[in-house]
Amino acid sequence: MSLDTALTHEEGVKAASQRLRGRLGEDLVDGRRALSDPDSEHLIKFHGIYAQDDRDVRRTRTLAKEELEYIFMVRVVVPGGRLSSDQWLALDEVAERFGNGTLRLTTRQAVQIHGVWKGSLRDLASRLHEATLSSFGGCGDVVRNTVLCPRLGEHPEYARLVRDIAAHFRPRTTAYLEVFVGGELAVSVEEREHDFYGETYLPRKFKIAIAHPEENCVDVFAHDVGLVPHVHPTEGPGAHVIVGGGLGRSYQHPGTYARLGEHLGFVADRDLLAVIEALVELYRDEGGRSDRRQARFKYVVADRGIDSVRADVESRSGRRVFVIDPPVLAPGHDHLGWSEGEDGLAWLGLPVPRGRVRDGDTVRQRQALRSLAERGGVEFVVTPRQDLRVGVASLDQTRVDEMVREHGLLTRDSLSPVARRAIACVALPTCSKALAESERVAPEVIATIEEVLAAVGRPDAELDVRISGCPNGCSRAALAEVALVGRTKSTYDLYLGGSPRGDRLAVMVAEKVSLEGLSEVLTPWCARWAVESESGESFGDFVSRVGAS
Ligand code: SRM
Ligand code: SF4
Repeated sequence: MSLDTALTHEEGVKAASQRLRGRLGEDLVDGRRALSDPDSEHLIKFHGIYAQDDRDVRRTRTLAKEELEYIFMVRVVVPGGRLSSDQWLALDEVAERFGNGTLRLTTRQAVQIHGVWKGSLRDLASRLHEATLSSFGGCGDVVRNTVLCPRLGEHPEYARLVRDIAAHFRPRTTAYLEVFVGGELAVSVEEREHDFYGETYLPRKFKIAIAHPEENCVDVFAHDVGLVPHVHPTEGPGAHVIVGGGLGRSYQHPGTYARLGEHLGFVADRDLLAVIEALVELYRDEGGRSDRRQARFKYVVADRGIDSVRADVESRSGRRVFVIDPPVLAPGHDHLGWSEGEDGLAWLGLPVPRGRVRDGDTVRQRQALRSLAERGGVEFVVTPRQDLRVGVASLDQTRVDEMVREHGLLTRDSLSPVARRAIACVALPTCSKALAESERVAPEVIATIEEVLAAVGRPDAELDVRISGCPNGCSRAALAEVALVGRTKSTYDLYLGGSPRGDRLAVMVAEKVSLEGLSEVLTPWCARWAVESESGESFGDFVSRVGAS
């Protein structure tokens, strides 16, 4: 590992943490609502837990010189988004007992519980553990939850691959079990961390996604490593490997940017894990450790160049990466409505607006899903667009349809194409980085865009709309055909021209647009598209062709 003279504070915290323990054990039981040790805020992330405060009351509390409303968010790791009935019931229970009564499905197919008090974290983790669930590695400088196209998840070999990746890259330390699931607070001298992680883990997070060869619902070019299954004429089954994607950037750090992954080449199935491990190692060794904003793998790939990365990885792993033509992917599927799975189950994709599973006055989604899970034998899959698929034996379809009606659930056909495909990040009131609202203003944004499309005579247009409360772009806004990116409390930068196939970045067309002003800025673009677009040309492709400037 390289010795840097100006390592970040976080690097020191990791090194001194006795493999992710630090003072977390003491901190959890000190009777305070916040974490006492500032370093715990960094370490607790490795355990999939974020220290937050309710930003809706931050100002009034501060003015009144009162303690902030300290709460925690727990991100439960769900490889490929797949959960059993029992696991769904456990998540539902912890959301009710320890959280704010909602389950938040994420763009990486994980499930977040918001609004947890520090004093409840251990009980929550223990209940998850009983259901063989964990938040360990949901965040932190490690390989994160692997995203898998739900259609591929119907094939046992891909379901196995995401589980293998999770098991292979899970840190070896037993700190999570000790600190959160109630074990002894003692560091075993025998315990060693992975050779490839070492005691300081990775410079930052590392993300892997697996796309279906025919469609790109996972946005495979947005990840540190993306895989697209492919059969090579001489090498047999394997995958295209795409490296160095990442979307986060910061207004304060001009050197940061969104970047599409590049095609490294084809790797045979038998060599995939070894090649991924070599890529993670390269990142561990060469990723920046002196500036966390510029520490992602995309900067290593950009600096080195793709040929040098390929040569390095071949030499580290001793495996071949074959240079072939890159894959051409089709638009991402919404995975909504009924479909016959290749696994013999009938799958129903249910829209979950902004991924928030909750019970409202008329729509009782949590209750409906709980009833379904209580019958047992139902599989659940979180989609990369924050929706939920339920898999049942074909004979149960009628019963499930009845349940959907009884609980007033949304269905694919009850939503406009824009609403169906829209994605919004969490943002306020929990996200510490949010500059503007996202999840909570999404209905207003969608309604405005629906009105604009109706006014230009294209009410049924399938447009990918994404909203992010800041340029970190957790809704993968940088790839959208229409993206709103939070700039100030009440304004957004408007980006247009991403591709529905997820292989092109959107371009900024207007700065600091208020939601009231959105229609005025967007209408001329949509009107031109309605009149001038070539047959079947998507909005994003049109804007890109005519030039967004
Ligand atoms: Fe994200 C940080 C939510 C997917 C790029 N993201 C955050 C935090 C944890 C804020 C923080 O650091 O304090 C947000 C928590 C909000 C809350 O209250 O719940 C947050 N990110 C989310 C989720 C929940 C958005 C959603 O509405 O679904 C997604 C959870 C994924 C998961 O299950 O692991 C989520 N974040 C993404 C994605 C999309 C993806 O991975 O497919 C990206 C862009 C891809 C990428 O990584 O480049 C993304 N999140 C970021 C970044 C920018 C990282 C960077 O390169 O600089 C941050 C900021 C950071 O890490 O410091 C961030
Ligand atoms: Fe928070 Fe920004 Fe991510 Fe939205 S995009 S969840 S505001 S970090």
